[in-house]
Amino acid sequence: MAPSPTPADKFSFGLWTVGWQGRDPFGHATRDPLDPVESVHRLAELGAYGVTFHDDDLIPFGSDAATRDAQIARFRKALDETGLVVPMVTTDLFQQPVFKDGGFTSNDRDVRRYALRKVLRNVDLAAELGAKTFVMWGGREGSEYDLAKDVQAALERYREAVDLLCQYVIDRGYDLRFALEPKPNEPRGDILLPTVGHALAFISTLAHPERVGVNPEVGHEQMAGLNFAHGIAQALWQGKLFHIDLNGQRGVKYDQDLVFGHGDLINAFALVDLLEHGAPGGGPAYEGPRHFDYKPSRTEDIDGVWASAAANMRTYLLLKERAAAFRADPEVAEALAASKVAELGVPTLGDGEGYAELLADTAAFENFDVEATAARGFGFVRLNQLAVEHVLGAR
Ligand code: 3MF
Ligand code: MG
Ligand code: MG
Repeated sequence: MAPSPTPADKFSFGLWTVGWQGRDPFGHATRDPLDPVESVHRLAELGAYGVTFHDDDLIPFGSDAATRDAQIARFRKALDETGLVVPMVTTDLFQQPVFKDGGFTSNDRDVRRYALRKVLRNVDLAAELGAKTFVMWGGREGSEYDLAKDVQAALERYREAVDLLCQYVIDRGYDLRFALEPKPNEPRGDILLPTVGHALAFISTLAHPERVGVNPEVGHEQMAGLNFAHGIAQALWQGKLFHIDLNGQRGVKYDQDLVFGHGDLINAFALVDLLEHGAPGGGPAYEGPRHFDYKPSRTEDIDGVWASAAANMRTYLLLKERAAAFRADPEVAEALAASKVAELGVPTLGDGEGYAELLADTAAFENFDVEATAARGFGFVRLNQLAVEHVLGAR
């Protein structure tokens, strides 16, 4: 029996996740709209600690000031009643037709200025609600036709936008950091900053790179055929894992947004192990919210929505429990040692050694037994089988 989720587990959900009505490119909604206030109460009952939202999830696009204020007040009341926090806020720059060619990188300059104003307004709300992370997913920042988008100019405009937003939060004294969310495609044919690697490289060009990290999503990396746990490891290694979107995806296809663990379960196991324990060589663990960005499948009714929300947390906790058992298993410790996993943590050069000492070391080359070393197996398959058996509850 996995423990039930409590706020100490730091599970959070987007309003747009449980609130998804099941509308897709081929079919109408299968569920009624969900009041954000109801979502806050239900998520709190299920053991979540946080709720996140796009501006338009909470305040219908185009609302007048009075409606906006009233809706924020209702939401705040629900937060006060339940103790739920808002660790992250994000802006919708993808649903409205005006953003059909992007927000920060639309070819139309007026749209870019409007998009910045929309985000600045929402940054103020994020700070008011105590959010520490502001996620930016540029779902419409991209193209379908290569000759229709000057990608280098678009990246300049993207940088201009992120630099302006960083300057704004610095000047306002907000305790808020930005997290860019990569995705390779969908809804655009190709989206800018398609992977964690692209986003990290882009961040290094910014005026305030320390203010900006990444919000990787399981399915987004897997849509590009990439290993999510590897992407997370690099983001952690670079101190850039500011936030995370957990869900499930089965291979290189459309964005499925399944429940966490309902895709590549073994990779999810490695991910939870990494987030909870850090890297075997002492690399950092992840301290932030365990945020679910999934969609309750459109086959489900409202009971199925809440069951799927609970399933995300339960799967995470089960994997966490399994990872702890894996780490505590003496046979795993022995298999890890046989596989020399910890030896990778030992620097390749000795203390004070440089290339001159390496060149003088005959054991490293002239007397190195290439054949004997090449003949030795690493035992990785045995180690992986132990992981599989722990996941299956066989150990
Ligand atoms: C789309 C997404 C987005 C982002 C969100 C920012 C609608 O595939 O993942 O969800 O996560 O816009 O948090
Ligand atoms: Mg997504
Ligand atoms: Mg996401």
